[in-house]
Amino acid sequence: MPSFSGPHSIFNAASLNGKLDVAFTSATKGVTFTGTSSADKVQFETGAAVLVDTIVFTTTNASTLANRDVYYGFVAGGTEDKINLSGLVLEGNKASIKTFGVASTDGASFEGHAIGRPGSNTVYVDTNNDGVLNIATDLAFDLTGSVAALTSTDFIF
Ligand SMILES: [Ca+2]
Ligand SMILES: [Ca+2]
Repeated sequence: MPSFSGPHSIFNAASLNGKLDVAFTSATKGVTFTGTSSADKVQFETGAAVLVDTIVFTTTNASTLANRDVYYGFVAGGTEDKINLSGLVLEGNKASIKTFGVASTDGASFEGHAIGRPGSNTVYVDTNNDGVLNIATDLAFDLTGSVAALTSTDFIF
């Protein structure tokens, strides 16, 4: 895994082809990251410093279940890192997150929510605003190790 030393504030790979495998473990500033349309793997800094890292999604195909990004070191709970969805038009309820059953199935209802998660590391976003989980096309990504603490305050709409 390549790593970057020194400050990197904006890392936008949206126009690149292929998947990224990057570690910002030496970052001294928060990273604003926009991935490719492939399954990116990203490690954020996890040291003592409070660095506000932001994951940006501007298109659904940036990450779907079969081809999803995995983010490590994301600090959930509303106090540090953020997921910026402001580039997407989301009509569902943004005040809370729907909890799906462990085995999420295609067509499962978001019950009015814009965001849902099953009992795993995966987060789903109803990006086509049809109220149900579209496994093949709705935005999906993994927050490894921190998803249990995820709340609506971790998102920017
Ligand atoms: Ca991606
Ligand atoms: Ca949907």
